[in-house]
Amino acid sequence: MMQEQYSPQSVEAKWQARWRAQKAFDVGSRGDGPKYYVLEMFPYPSGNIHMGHVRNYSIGDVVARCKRMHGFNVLHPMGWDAFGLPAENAAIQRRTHPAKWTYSNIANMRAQLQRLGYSYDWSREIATCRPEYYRFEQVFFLRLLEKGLVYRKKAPQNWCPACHTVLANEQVVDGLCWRCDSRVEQKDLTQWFLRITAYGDELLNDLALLEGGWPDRVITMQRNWIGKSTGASVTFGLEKSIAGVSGIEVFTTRPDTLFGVTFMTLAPEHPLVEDIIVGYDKTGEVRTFVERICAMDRLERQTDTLEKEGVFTGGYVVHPFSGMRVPLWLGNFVLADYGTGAVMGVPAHDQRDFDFARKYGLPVRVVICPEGESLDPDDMDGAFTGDGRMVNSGPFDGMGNVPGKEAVVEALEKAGRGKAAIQFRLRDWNISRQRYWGAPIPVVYCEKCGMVPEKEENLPVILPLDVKTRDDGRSPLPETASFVNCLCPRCGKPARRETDTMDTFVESSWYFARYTDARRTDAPFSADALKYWLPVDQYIGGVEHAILHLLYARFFTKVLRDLGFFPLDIAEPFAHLLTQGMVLKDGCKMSKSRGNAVDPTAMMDKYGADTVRLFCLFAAPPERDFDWSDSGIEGASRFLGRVWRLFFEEKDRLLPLKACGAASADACSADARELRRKEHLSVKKAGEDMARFQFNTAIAAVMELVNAMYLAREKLGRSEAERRVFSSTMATALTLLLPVAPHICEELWERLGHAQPLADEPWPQWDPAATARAMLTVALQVNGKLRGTVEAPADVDRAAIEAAALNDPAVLRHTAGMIVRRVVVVPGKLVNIVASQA
Ligand code: ANZ
Ligand code: ZN
Repeated sequence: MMQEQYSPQSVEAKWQARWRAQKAFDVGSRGDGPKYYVLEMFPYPSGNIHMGHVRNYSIGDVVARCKRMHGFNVLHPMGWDAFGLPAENAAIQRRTHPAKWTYSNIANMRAQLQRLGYSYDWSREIATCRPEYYRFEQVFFLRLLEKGLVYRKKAPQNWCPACHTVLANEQVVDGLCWRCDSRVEQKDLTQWFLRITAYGDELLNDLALLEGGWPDRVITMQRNWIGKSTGASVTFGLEKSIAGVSGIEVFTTRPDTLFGVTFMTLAPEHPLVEDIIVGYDKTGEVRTFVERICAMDRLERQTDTLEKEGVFTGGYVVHPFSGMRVPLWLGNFVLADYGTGAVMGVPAHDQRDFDFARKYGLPVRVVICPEGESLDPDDMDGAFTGDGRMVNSGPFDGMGNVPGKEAVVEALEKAGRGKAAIQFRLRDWNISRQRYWGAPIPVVYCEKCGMVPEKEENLPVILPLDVKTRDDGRSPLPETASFVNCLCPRCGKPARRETDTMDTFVESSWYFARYTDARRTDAPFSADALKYWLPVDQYIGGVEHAILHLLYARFFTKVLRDLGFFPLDIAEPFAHLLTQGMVLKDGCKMSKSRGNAVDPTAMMDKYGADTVRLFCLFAAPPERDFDWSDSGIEGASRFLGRVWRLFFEEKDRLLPLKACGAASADACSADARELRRKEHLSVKKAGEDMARFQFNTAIAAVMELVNAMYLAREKLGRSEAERRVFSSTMATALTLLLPVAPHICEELWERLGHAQPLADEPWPQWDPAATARAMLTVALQVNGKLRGTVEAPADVDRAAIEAAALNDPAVLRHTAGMIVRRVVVVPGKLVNIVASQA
């Protein structure tokens, strides 16, 4: 038979058209097998798929296809995280509308994904910028508002003057906007906040449910981000009450050091500062300090290397136990929005306080000594932060400081001067954005009624598309009369609509659930579909989302449960998480700005999708970064070419068998039996590696199998039995390779004579009997004379066969009293022992 040329483009187009026409990967909420939900983080429709996407989605596709072959009913959806600032900026630059830009990008990227042959259920595709999607987000907003889980608050915010919007803390890098590098300002703004802190404990505790399913480092990052601190709040009385308050409260994690307090430090933003400095002769100095520090970047103020600075306020508080006067200072390192914005200064046991005290000549008072030692404050060149015995602490002297913590808290509670307290680092989530391309927040402002939630039956509040976007990036919504002017849902009088839109992280916090019944219009989800599909069994995406998106999605899962949308028994959205590594070029991250990006489309034009997929999966284990290499992709292409060539060159000995389809190899030569053994071993190896997501070594096992077939074809005969072995091995190689390179495998499978697609085949089973090594008879010689034989596995190693020979009874008899000088091994044939008299 003539050998056909391998043309990936035509093969791939043929199969993709067939999959689309047959809706091959659409899935119902019912199947023969158990369900499996595999999800890759959905892309932002920036314009083109990049190599990082290809890697991410290729990993997901292998998992999806493998699980289908293992009999699971697999949900594998795809959609678009379509709102956001970049679309707006790009649209302004290109003088087009964000909607137009976004939808055309979606069309382009969808075509690219289809060209990569991913097995998505496209009937469930979503785009978060469509009213059919965000209307339900507005429903959630109203329900959250009812429950007090979303609220408005005026607070200092990160403001990018160039982007005209607030930024999340995570979007400020070294004091600069993550997108445009402008210096970020602090601005007092009234914003909408989601009360994620109400779920702080649950978000922290439920991390335990993810152990083993999520990478440890992601769990650790979330734990640190939530940042729960246990300690006490302590009130220090004011000498005379000011502004109606009689004391200042601090939060401390070290109540055991209470007697070591020699000063108190307030954040410059502390609300009592102005009242404290009344009558002080250096108020000007204090105010200058406050102004200077408040203008500083908030994140910069949190860095460890910050030079500690402060100023005395002229005021004093009173120590709750000793009655000592404690001077009140302001410090640049005290954060206004953590704890109470006030810190008790314990220089002997806190390094920051130590530095501060040395700088400003404040006393250092030791209250904890290392076991069996004493500390002299004048000799210390740093704080002692370890555990030890309490000293200079009145009734607590002699106690270990660890039990001392509880004892001090108890005494504080008795005295009415404090109590045990818990503090989270986690802040409520600011979801207000002053930009246009986002989901409108469904409330209105009425002169008479104030803030009024839109009525649920009036949803969606549609983002108007007929607006003129402004060149300066400011949202056009406040000037869009048709949007802003509305009627108050309560009193019916003219009112103004909220013009802030929601942070796009809100959309991505619940999209995974929407896929379970994506076309439903009367409700965001159906209980049955959620119950069947959730949680996502395997989630795959970049580690850059380790905190934000993954934390928000976990939060939404708990909130939607409490609002009655989610089943009660779904605690966590993502049972397993895989964070894939980056695709690098010459050791650097691929990026447009660096100009080192390799375009997936160009690669597909040159090599085809199967090769691109194969290379991305073969280059490294999925969690690791890998370097794009021309020789690597060439190698992948060559391998698929070898598979294709082998098939056509051996076409006339191939029978339409299935994987592991040679029932027995008894009537075969040793070579055929050996090929069959390799076949079953590769099923074992590839299966185990796929299950561990070690796709690279699974692929290597298939490559070895193909090599073995190239060797075997020279040796195997044309008997029915040997043809069966060869054909079965070919079927097995195609089956194992299908999840990675589906087009070529389906094509060859069909040409092998199968009517049903390979994707519908079950994952092959290996037969332990078939993997047993073939036994060979090895001749044993002593000084060239045959003295016996021994049975040994065909691929036994040299040392083992040598040992077996030397311990053979016949050999021992013929070498008695002699010294073995040399052992010659002819693998699989004979062992000759050269021996002579001692
Ligand atoms: C006295 C003390 C003595 C402290 C000592 C520590 C060691 P975490 O673990 O992050 O919760 N603190 C409290 N509020 C602060 C604020 N708004 N800005 C800056 N620092 C603040 O840290 C809690 C500790 O950080 C608290 O315990 C307090 O200092 C300080 F030997 O109180 B500690
Ligand atoms: Zn009204």
